[in-house]
Amino acid sequence: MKITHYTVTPIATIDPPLRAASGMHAPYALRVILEIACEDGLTGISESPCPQGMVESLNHLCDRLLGSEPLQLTQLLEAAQNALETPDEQRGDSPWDQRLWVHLRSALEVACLDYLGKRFEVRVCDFLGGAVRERVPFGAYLFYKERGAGGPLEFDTDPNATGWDAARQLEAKTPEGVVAQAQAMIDAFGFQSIKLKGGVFPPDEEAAAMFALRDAFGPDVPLRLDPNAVWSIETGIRIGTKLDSVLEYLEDPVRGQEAMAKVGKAIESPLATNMCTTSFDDIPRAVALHSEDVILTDHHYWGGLKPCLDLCRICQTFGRGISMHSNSHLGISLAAMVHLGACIPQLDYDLDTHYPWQAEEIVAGGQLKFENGAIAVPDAPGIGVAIDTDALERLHQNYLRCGLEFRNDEAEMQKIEPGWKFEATRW
Ligand code: GKR
Ligand code: MG
Repeated sequence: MKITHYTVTPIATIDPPLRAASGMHAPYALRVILEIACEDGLTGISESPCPQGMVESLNHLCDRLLGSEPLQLTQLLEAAQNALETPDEQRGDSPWDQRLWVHLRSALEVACLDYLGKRFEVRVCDFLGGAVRERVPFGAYLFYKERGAGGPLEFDTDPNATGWDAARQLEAKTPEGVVAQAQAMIDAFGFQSIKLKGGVFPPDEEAAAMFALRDAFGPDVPLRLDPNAVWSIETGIRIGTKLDSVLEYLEDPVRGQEAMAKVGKAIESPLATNMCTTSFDDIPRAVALHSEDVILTDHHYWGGLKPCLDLCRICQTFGRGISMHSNSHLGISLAAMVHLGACIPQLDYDLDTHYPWQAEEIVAGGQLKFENGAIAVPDAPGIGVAIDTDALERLHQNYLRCGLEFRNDEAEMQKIEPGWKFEATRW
């Protein structure tokens, strides 16, 4: 069955003013939704990050893939790579990967697998080798944040909000604020592990927040800290050593594989990365240097679900653990993450997700539900979620109205702190 139609829809979804080494999240996070349709009338969908050039490139590739057969996925993706106009770029210094091809490949692969799942009436996880678990565990992903919930001004704070919706509006800049945020998130979603996005405040303050989390939740709740590589090697070793007794892993304390290897040798906690080993080309040096102990996979950044399973196999071979990275996202991405998480044999860690921070949804039936921090693998064919077309249109209108063209955390930060500059090594 050949692809006969496609639709590429950029959307903007309300995002709170979360802080990171890169600055601050804008009031909206940008995503792009791909829908393909084939001769049999069935469709396939995917959701991706929406960096500069993504919408144009996805349209360009899809145009050239009309008439292709999703069952011949390897051929289809090779044709897409050959039709790519701009060569692959570097991942860049920001916490998220800047390369376009991996996003494009992932968007096409997931949409094709979703379609094929519907065509053959199987779940995507079954195409990938079968689920080894039916519930996929996620962790509480905490952020230092400014007051407010993001979006248009009238949405910024809702005095009638309760529970996590109320907590999501609060400022969090101290160890007490971080513990309160963790408690509200855990009460609402049942998460059983915690990650704090660091690289925002002086490292000793962030270490104090980790000790406060340990005091509040006890030694059975695994803790992680991720300063997105803005520490020096000296700081990485000093703070890493200080936190050795409380961390499940330390994520990207420093920039680059050599620096990570030096910190890793000097501290006891395992090191994890979504910044220094981010492509298959990085693997040989990662192994030679031992730059990390855990790699955070992410289908949006590794070119799709199948490449992530290839990465898992490589990690098994070289004795590395596997976890999962996240950016602001909605339910189509989450469903795909759940299918992937269901298929990873050696899932030693709860997965990252920004999902609790999102207030809007475009999947039919509304937001996917966590139970004890986990999401059940959807049992409908394909990735198991469908688009709510009214909601998609609403978020597309958000996109047209909000005027954002790409993620620029530095510019957002300058709105509250004029002159603020991103520094690749801040402390
Ligand atoms: O959302 O600000 C953020 C994060 O910093 C994100 O962009 C990172 O890519 O969560 C990510 C990470 O683990 O580095
Ligand atoms: Mg990270």
